[in-house]
Amino acid sequence: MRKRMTFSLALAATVAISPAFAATFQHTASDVWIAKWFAMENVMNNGGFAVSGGIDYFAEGTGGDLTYEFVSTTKGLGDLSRAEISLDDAHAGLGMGEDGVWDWEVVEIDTDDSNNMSTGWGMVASDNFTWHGIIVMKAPSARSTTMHPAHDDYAQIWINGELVYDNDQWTGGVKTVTQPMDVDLVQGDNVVLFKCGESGGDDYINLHFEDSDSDIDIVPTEEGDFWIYAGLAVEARDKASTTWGELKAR
Ligand SMILES: [Ca+2]
Ligand SMILES: [Ca+2]
Ligand SMILES: [Ca+2]
Repeated sequence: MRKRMTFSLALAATVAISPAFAATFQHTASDVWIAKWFAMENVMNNGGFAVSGGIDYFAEGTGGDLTYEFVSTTKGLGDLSRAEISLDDAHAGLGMGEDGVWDWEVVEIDTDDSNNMSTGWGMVASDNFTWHGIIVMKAPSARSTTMHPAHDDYAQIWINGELVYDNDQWTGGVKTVTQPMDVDLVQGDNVVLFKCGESGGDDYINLHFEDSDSDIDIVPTEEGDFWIYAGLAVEARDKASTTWGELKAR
């Protein structure tokens, strides 16, 4: 009896000490680019960036259930967690979509590598493919700020259901930004979807915000977790944004 009680107390202590919500979030600033993205396996044989830019691969792969606009909302992100994106076999190759389903994983891009859309997935530097990645920015307060994207070639970015950036001209360098864009962020979760279509030559994406945005927690975490933190936010989406702070503080 005594032995069992000791064991129980020890177990309780272990549970109490274990940080159930231990996470190191990513952050951004004027010189801090976001390296970890929740990304979909690349869509190969895209017909070039001009063609690819006009195609919603989420709609194509789900029979219209998902769209870029919808997935870039907290509700749409929840639906993405239960969906499969199945594209035509013609878009498979180099390990991408080989089983007919384009899976999502946390990938780390090298923010100094001008072929990071390829290399982030362990692909040899390639042509004619399209990259998709998502981050969730947990903002302690609503704000207007400036987003700084670099890309090669055609970048489109949605935030909270709205296309906020549409630029088919590559920026000329993996850390070169030609069109800084003013955007609004809400208090709580902001879903950012970055799509980039590559034709030839370099293939890269990159993104940072401002020094004044360094208070924003960004998912995926440094540990490479996405759904556990994005999912909490989705469940709590109708509640006050303090819910996230309370969960995080536990
Ligand atoms: Ca797959
Ligand atoms: Ca290329
Ligand atoms: Ca290119």
